[in-house]
Amino acid sequence: MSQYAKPPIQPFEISLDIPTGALSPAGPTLIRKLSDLEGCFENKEAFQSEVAQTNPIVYQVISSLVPETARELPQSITTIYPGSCGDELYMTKGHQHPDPQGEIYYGLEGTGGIILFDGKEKKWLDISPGKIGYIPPGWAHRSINTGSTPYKFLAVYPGSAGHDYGWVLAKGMGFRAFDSNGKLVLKDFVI
Ligand code: S6P
Ligand code: ZN
Repeated sequence: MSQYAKPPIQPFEISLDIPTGALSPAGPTLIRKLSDLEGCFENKEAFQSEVAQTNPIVYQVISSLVPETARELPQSITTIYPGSCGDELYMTKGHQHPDPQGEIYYGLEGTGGIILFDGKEKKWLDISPGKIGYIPPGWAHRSINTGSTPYKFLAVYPGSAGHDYGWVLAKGMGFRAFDSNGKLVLKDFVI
């Protein structure tokens, strides 16, 4: 698997193939299967049963060569596949940046959104091709595929921000996103 480049990074061009989400040159690729999202879905029985049966890939993240180190601006392409577990739409694990710094998402393909939660307030941002979502410092974020095709977006974030996944498991995410006959329904997240 490709690794991040080592600083100092020279200026360089990156090609993005939107249909596959591939970057060239590319850094590491991360594949998240349903079993990697332990503790994320509300319906634990549906989760255990689907993990035991098919354990599908829920999303993948292809990173550029730019490393997650101070002063760099790494980028990645996330593809969330369409689907749900117990009617709760496929999502990313969600994280908080331990060093509170902002981040931008840019919609590339499909339809989705971002749940944002700062520990008190919660927000939903719709993301589709051409739309930018801004994640301010201090807001945990989780992405959701709300459609029937793969949802892809570009993320650009400060290299020293870090990723705290335990924060979301401990404090929740504000909303949960469900499919109801093809429509998005947001429900309050109950810890
Ligand atoms: C990084 C940025 C994204 C996510 C990716 C997967 O700060 O927010 O690249 O890492 O969408 O989500 P998660 O919650 O599994 O890291
Ligand atoms: Zn982030």
